[in-house]
Amino acid sequence: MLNFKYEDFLSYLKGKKILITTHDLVDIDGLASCFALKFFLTEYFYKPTISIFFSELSKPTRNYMVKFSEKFPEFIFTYSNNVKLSNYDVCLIIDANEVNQIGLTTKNNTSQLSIPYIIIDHHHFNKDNLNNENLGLLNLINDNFSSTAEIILNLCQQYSQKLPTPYKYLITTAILTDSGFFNYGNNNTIKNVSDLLDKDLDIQDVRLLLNKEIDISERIAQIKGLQRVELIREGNYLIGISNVSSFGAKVASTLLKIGFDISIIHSIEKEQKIINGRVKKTICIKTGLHIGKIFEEISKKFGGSGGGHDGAAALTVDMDSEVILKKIIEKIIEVLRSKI
Ligand SMILES: [Mn+2]
Repeated sequence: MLNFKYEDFLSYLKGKKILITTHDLVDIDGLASCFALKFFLTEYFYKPTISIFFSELSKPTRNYMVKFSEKFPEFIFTYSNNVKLSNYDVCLIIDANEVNQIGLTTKNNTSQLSIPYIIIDHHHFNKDNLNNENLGLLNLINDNFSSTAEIILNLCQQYSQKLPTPYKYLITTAILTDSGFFNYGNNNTIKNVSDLLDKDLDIQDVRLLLNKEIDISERIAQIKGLQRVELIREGNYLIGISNVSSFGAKVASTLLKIGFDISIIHSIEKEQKIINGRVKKTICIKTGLHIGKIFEEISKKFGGSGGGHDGAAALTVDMDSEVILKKIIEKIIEVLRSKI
């Protein structure tokens, strides 16, 4: 657990000018975790200097913020999309574990910040990513949590910090979205949500905040993704491969819902070649298949960046997707065969 690390983390931050940020295309977990952490630190320290930096927000996050602000008009999401790093002593990187996942680095140098940073995250962390700027001993990383928001919740609970209702809503929605409404969660995921529920927090209200009408472009991507899918059967396992021009992650999840065990979708988003992979949780447990590790390995070999969880991961590559896809499928089949 992380409990024993909190004290060192907080004593390091005392008196420092703090910048909090998260990965590009901020999702709800990143959003909730940044604001909840800022709230905690503001309560914990005497008049601290803390800013939040976001590069770009994802569309679901923006939709969510609109609904959230209707419900809590007094809650203001204050953040900046242009900061000067030299104004801060330390950067807290939330819900991401590599500097190049955040929008703070310069074009010429995507692997370095110019100030020390601490990672607070729930994704698998590769120790090779440690560098001089990362205050590695202070990182709060645990991939047993289904969301980063739960790490912040845990921190608040350790220091008996009560959360006002809007923050409870933020954290609950982050847990629900990151755990796929408990599909990827464990006992603690449910316990954490249960801790947050009270007379002011109605779970159906939380669900309403996350309700969304699906955009026509997304529906077209889903349909095209299904039309183009290629089926590979390996023993009793079904692998689906397809391509779309956007919404690759969503199409990858859809393939699992309709019966594939593993899905690999390649797409070109924001002029980048992206491969999204999903594996059914039961298959991960049964076979030990960890798509995040496979993507990480491939990205090391062929350049690019990639990684994630056992059942959900993404890979950004520069080279021909066909070659990479072939490698990925080979690796997957290798793991599946070793367990047959
Ligand atoms: Mn997350």
